[in-house]
Amino acid sequence: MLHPRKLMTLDEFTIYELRTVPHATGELSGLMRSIGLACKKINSQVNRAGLSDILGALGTENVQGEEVQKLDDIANRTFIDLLNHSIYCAGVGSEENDDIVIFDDPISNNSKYVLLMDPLDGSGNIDVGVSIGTIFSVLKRVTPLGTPVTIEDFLQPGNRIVAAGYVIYGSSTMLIYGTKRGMNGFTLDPTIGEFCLSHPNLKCPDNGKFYSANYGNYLGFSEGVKSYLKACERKTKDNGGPYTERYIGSMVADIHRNLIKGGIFMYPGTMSKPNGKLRLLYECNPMAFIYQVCGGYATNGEMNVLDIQPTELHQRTPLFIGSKNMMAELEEHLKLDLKS
Ligand code: P6P
Repeated sequence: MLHPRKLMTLDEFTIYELRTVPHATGELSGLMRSIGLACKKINSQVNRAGLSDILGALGTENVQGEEVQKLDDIANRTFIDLLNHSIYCAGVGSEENDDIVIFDDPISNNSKYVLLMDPLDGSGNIDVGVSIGTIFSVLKRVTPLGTPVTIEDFLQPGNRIVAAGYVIYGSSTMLIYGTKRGMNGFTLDPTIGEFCLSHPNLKCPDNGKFYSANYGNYLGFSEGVKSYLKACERKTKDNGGPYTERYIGSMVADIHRNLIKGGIFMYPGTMSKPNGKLRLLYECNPMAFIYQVCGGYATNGEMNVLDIQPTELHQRTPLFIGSKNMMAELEEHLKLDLKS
């Protein structure tokens, strides 16, 4: 029986998967290699951000009304240019593009996968040296092969995700990605320019001590959310605590820490923004998929995030995501909101 060897490169791992997964055609492996290459190119730009003229804002706004940072635009174009010339992707839905990007050529139209991505999440942190990330998920298209993709191929619930992952550009650059079969972590080895398997078969601890929320929004939170946060503040060593409040303000950094060490992250809705801030398709769904494969869970406060039927490419959703037992405790407190 073949087993993944520690430190095998991403390319070697995708070929290992191709040899061990029944009926694999190699298209998903090929797509992953393209994604890995795009992330290495972005990593190179992120690492040099302070040295070349790519810091700061581009002077434009994206569909979210957010100021586009130069690195955002570079990351977005890197992915789109690379995938447009691959043979494994029929189109892209990106945080940085108002509409889907259709690779309308005979070869791309015959690709069975589409990609959803936030090419550079947390970009507001670029100028202050805080870790940022790329988030992506792969869906199998639902429209006929041989035709250009449509928005229907992207508006699928997260439980249809084939593969998902993120890259954190931090103290080291790590790619976490996988399918329903399991999640694996790859650390970029700059001496060979390859992502190398460093965290095989990732699992999220059932319990944790980190809780992550922007307390600046506290007054707008529901009674259930406030009740849970109060409970976190009051944890002691006698009931699983004490907890630590950690909020970096860069989703990939907060999510990655809590995935590895155990914890809970939330971006709840508020009275002024009932759907919160985070986007369902290319931020919440991929992270929810990753956590669920690793034994965690994600909800919008009422249902599993992965079961939400999307209606718009850039729709937002409240998000609560974390270790299984912390999520169960949270949901007990959220019942307060059902009574009100
Ligand atoms: P706030 C970054 O802009 C981002 O989209 C996520 O990476 C992060 O978790 C969140 O917004 C932070 O938002 O409102 O707390 O600054």
